[in-house]
Amino acid sequence: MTRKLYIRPIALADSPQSEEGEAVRLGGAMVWASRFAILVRENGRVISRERVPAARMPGALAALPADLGAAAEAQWANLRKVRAPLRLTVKGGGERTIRLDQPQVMGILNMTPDSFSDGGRFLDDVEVASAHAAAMLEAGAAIVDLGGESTRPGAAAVWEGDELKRVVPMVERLAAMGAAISVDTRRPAVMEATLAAGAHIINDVSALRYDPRSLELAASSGAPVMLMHAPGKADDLHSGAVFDDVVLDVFDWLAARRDACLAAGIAADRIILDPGFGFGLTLAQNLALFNALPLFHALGHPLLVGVSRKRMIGALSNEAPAHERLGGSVALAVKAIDAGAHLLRVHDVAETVQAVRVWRGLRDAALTDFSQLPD
Ligand code: 9MG
Repeated sequence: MTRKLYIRPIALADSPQSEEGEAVRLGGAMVWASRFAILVRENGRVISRERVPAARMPGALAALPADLGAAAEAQWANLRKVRAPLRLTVKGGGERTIRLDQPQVMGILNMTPDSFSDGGRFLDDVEVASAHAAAMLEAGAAIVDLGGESTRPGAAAVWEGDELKRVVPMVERLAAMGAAISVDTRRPAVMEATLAAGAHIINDVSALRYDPRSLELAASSGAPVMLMHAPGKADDLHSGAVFDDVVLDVFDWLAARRDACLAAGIAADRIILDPGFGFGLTLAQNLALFNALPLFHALGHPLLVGVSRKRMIGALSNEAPAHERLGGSVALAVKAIDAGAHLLRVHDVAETVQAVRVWRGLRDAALTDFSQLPD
């Protein structure tokens, strides 16, 4: 019999004073929670669910059975832990940082012929691709996420040599522009070559499972890694989803991949976690996972959300095609930062950055609104 415990924040607030100070800041983001669900599951099934106000959490955790105590304390600490800024090693020497106490936007740059939304737009013209990257940076993207292989369902695998040819010259251009660069790849050779060319972050949708050498490469590089959940095998990420409970299973899966990375020598403060929206999930599963985003702060790492223009938006809006999903993408981006997401991976940078800035203004105003405090 294995019992597992989860602490899910269930009442979120835009300032601590709106909860008379009895709220906990989540993951160092501008988001507070005043109530939590303590869930216990046994053999895959949730067997108890207790809802506890923030002020009563220490007592509730102390009263848990011994076999759940350590996980409970770790998750409670993780929920409240401030996330360290991302530290990026700069080619040629030095370091730069990306703060995670406010939401940051990653702009997508696909050098592919077949990505679901912008496939073919940039592959054949590095000038057009560079201009698009420059526009994303100008609009406020903190990171450019560069990919040379489509991850959409059914996309043809790319030969490693072709992937390298697509991304390495672009990394050099982006680095010359001063961009912080993540490279969306599953191949250690591509990770190695792009980091050497000036990239800073590894974004692997297989969570370093595709090739066993990736773990070691990522560890020795010292680069931050984005680990995304996908239910399928590392070479077929969109199939094979079988869940007892999509939210808790994805949580356990990410915890296990995080542990594998720690064991391989990747530092905890270099690991970013991502639930992997749209990868092999039904609409209902995507929505359940999205609504449960605050739970993932209990893993103790920065949270990355990628929903931009994805099918779940089309499914909820009369089958709107990918290029007509801006409204849904921005709506989900705002919901994600409401839940404390630290990083948003998006196509529409200017619109998302504007939404984030407006959201930030509202949070700042809520934080300095003392009218809600008792006299
Ligand atoms: C490459 N790619 C496509 N979708 C993604 C998502 O949701 N997250 C991450 N990290 N990468 C993605």
